[in-house]
Amino acid sequence: MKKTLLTSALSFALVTGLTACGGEEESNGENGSASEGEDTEEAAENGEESGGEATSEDATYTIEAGIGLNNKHPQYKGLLEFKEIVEEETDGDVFVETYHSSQLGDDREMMESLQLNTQEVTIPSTAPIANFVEEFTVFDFPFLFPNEQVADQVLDGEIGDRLLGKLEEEEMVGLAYWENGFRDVTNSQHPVETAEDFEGLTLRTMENDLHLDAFSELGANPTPMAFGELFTAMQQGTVDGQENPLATIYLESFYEVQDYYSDTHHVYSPFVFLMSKQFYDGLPDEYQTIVEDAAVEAGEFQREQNRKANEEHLSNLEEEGMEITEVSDEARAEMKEIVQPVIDDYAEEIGADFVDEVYQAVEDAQENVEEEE
Ligand code: KDG
Repeated sequence: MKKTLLTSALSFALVTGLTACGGEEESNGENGSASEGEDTEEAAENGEESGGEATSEDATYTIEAGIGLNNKHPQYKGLLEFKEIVEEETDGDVFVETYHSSQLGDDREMMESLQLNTQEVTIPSTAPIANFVEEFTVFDFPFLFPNEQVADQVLDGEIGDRLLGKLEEEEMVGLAYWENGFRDVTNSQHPVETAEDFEGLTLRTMENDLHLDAFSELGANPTPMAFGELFTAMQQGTVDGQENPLATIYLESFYEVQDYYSDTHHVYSPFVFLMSKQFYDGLPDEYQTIVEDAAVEAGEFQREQNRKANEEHLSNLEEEGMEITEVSDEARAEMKEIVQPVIDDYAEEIGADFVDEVYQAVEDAQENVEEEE
């Protein structure tokens, strides 16, 4: 059931080609120039204006950091924050080049580049990471986390650390958890209010078997696809819809090709800040500490930006003409009941004892959060 997505490692050869020609190089390392329809003010905001900043020439170490989302997304804002901290803390001796919008390839391709140290950093969702370390599948269990605060406690706690540690077996180092967010469904056919409304909908999912099996169980026709291909697939009607957090739905302009938004909040999607193990091991201890701390600090900033962004984007989607459906707790409970057999299967596969530990950690965190309220 799980191996299909791994066989695509062959595409690695392709990746090498891509990396060689990815994006125009700006002296200050931010790629994806203002010519992409950004006005000067946005360019300034994204730090794309050069002059007086660190440059790759002065640096001993250069970090090529690539993400799938665009340069308006809080994920990219977080990456610019990481760049600023690292270059400041090392007086420019470690230089960070940032690439957005899948310029360096999709999540799986970029992780393969980290394994071969042809790229140094990427920040994918846990869903594609599960194809490398299957225990990460647990973080994509539908309806696992009731809210962001509980997710933070579990991810930044012992369970989260334990899973980050497993990435070393895959030639990657996990430095921190950032936030993609609660995933919601959009489509171009009809409002999704209850589980029945998934019937027959062709939905793009991330490259993750649990997501595929869960949406099949709900009656949809799920198809795995890299993020970079999604907008065109919706535009051409290859798929009816997709599921992503609000910030992505708005900042990637999905409202241009989708009519219906439903706040299913069916999965909380963490990002993981990954670094090539070979590159990390090659850094002096002092610099290892600096990149670790910077990934955590920039992650806190990114989570904050993400949560702030989500609030304003719902009204933006309405203004852009999308029909908003608020899904009831009863409907969510019905969806969870329907996909529970799939969750049980994967719990068996990745280790029922470990999964029990994760649910216990969620419960404990929930109590902490309620006490703090
Ligand atoms: O940079 C991260 C993205 O590539 C991806 O993980 C975003 O949630 C995502 C998706 O749906 O692919």
